[in-house]
Amino acid sequence: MSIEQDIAYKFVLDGRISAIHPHGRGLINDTFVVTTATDRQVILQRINRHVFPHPERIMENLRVLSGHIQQRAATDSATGRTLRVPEILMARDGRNFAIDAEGGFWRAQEFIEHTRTYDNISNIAQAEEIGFALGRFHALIHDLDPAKLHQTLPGFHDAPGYFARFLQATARPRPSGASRELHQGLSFAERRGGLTRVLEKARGEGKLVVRAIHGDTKLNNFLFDIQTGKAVSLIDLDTVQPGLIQFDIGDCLRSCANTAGESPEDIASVRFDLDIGRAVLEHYLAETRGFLTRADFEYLYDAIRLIPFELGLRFLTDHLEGNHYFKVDRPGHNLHRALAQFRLTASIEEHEQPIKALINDLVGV
Ligand code: GN1
Ligand code: MG
Repeated sequence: MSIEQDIAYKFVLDGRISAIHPHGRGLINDTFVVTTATDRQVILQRINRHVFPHPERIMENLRVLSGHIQQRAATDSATGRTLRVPEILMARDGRNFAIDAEGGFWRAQEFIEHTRTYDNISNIAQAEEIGFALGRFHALIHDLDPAKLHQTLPGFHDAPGYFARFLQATARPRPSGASRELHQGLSFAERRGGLTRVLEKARGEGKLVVRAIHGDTKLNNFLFDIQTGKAVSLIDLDTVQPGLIQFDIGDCLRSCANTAGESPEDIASVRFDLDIGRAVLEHYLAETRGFLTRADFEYLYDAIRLIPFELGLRFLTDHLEGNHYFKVDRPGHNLHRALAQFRLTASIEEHEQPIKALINDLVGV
């Protein structure tokens, strides 16, 4: 019996398992779909313990989150649309996770059927759906006290922290034959250290408040209904924790408005698509306008610029440190990903005025 099969039987499933297949394209955890003899499908995931040192905290957060959303969803009938979060399945021993013989940490969740994900946005309607879904998610949790949530990944979205770590990594001996690409990446990053503090500074000054956030709002964490094309769920809730909603908005836009994707063949094709940006933000704000503050709006451009730069720094640092964090397909993959995020950052900087103008237009300042 494979390790996945062995662990799947520790959860409450109806019937025997007929198949287990790897699923999705996550860069951190290992994900499988389990199909039972009764044709029920379930998501089974091994949490990356190197990234999440206390996976049980993730599960506690998910319990708090689901409880909160269920209460809210029952009273939220304004538009008739709902956003689902996957249910957690219990293990036979009554816990919501299981540990394998090697100490691996596993959890099982509902598989939301008749849905699909996208790695690239292909039309404005999809961008509007993403805006709705992120906005609705934030609306559902805007009154969830962040103090009830654990920090599952300390230092996540701590851009100054990532920059300091990047500098440490550059101080070590380089892989021999440092390439032109590496040189390009290093000099882009080194020149922008100063910009990493912008959100942390605003948080320190009390201008931005800490709320419950999702933390990992990239496009392929949104599930679309296959038939209607509507966004029905936001998944990958491991990084739900206290943070700034600007992280979520910035991350969502860096992922959606770059239609070339995270590993483009041609880095020069990466750019920030203003129409997609507008569609996401407009539909996001339709759900969240009621509780966002003026200061929240004031830092939107900074967040849109910072998060791609931060991810580029993370990829570049991982490349320098030997690719121990993000899964890679080939040597140099993380360097290539870093350059794509830096090109996106540069495109955002080139479009600073139109991006600020569209934000002002949408928030009405
Ligand atoms: C990771 O696990 P996955 O693929 O959803 C990463 C995100 C990055 C993303 C880039 C916990 O997300 O922060 O934005 O890769 N998640 C973690 O694709 O580090
Ligand atoms: Mg993730």
